[in-house]
Amino acid sequence: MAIRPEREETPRGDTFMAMRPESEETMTVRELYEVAREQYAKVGVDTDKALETLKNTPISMHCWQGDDVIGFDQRGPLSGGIQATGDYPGRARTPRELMDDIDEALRLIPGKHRLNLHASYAIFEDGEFADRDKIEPRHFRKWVEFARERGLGLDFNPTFFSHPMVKENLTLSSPDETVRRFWIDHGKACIRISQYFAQELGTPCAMNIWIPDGYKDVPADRLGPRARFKDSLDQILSEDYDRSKVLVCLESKVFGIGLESYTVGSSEFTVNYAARNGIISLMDNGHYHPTEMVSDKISSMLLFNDKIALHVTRPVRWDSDHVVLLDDETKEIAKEIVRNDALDRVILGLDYFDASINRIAAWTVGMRNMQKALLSALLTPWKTLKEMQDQSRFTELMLQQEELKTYPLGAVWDYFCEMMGVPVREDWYKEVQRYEKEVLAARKQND
Ligand code: RNT
Ligand code: ZN
Repeated sequence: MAIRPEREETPRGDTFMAMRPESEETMTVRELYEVAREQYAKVGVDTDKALETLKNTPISMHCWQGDDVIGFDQRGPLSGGIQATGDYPGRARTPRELMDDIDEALRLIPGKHRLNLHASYAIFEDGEFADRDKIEPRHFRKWVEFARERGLGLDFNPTFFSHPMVKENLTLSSPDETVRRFWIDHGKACIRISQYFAQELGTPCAMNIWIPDGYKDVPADRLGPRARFKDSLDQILSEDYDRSKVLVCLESKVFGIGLESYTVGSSEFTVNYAARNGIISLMDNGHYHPTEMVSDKISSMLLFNDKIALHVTRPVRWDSDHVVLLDDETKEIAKEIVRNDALDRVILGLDYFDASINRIAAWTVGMRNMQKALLSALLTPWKTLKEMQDQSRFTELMLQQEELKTYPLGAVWDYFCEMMGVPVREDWYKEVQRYEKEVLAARKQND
């Protein structure tokens, strides 16, 4: 798709066009890319190579942006100390609607990606129902078909929230053995489902465990719940499974709404548990104190782990799960992955849910931004910059990093979109508007 500007018959139109430099007026996406390629080559960056790498970097897109984290197996509100706010019309209410919406987003996002499902998205057929401790691979058969037809890998998450067996905000750390047993069985069922995904699709499945467990007010016992959580995880992992196929991850958190004083799965808990038990630590950049940056943690984690996992999100004043922007922390996270040559060691997933805007646009903006952040990192001459640091050439290091910020990243990105057959620049929004009018508008809010 060329982005040659059309001459518009506006009173100022022709004058405006005439004032633009001849070259810019007629340059296509490809030609603009050629100019950018030369500019990057001068600082030792191979843009073709960067695009090839970007093309082969999948991001796990979270299904739960499409329906405000509600799922299909229950009708209650979202619980567990997380909140989706907003009431933009068009929420997906059925598996079919969610699949259609995912398809629509994937048409607008360049490259091949992965889909991240939660257990609460089980699809029950013919009036059948299985509770979370009893779900089986066949309840996800339709998702496997969906993924296979589109060449997507699947990742998975047990759902330890929005369910009547969450008692007093506790699941795997509950002192009530019936509650704890139910959720241990859920964890084990999810390992079997993850293995089924991996086997069916021929790509490992990352299965992430996050529990909301915690207390609103000062606890009398911090150790007991953590000891029970530890034992529950041991029991879940005692399930016989292929560790090369199911990559079990464990996500930490610092607080939740209504769980302000204490969370069982703190960072120290999850990092130590993962290290001791050969599973993967997952860091969500909304799950730390406000000035604590996940980007700064990645290098340390990489030195001591073969793999790490990330939930990229955008916390605004709290773990608000806003749509990922091309902001400083997203770019800094991407830099850490790219310049440490860790693209194949970082399981990269997104985790946010904004119900106040068009949900397909929310997916598209977040995914495209994560890719732009990776591209920006791939277009940076790290070897030269690292040398400057090691040789204490700090003046040059600062100015070079600042100059690079205004290099033509956009021209390279536009070319990537064109090459991958998705709309260039903001053109994709027209497609979202069409879909909203033709499909989303027909969905009645309280059906
Ligand atoms: C919650 C965690 C968790 C969830 C998803 C839905 O704070 O970030 O990852 O957002 O599993
Ligand atoms: Zn998360």
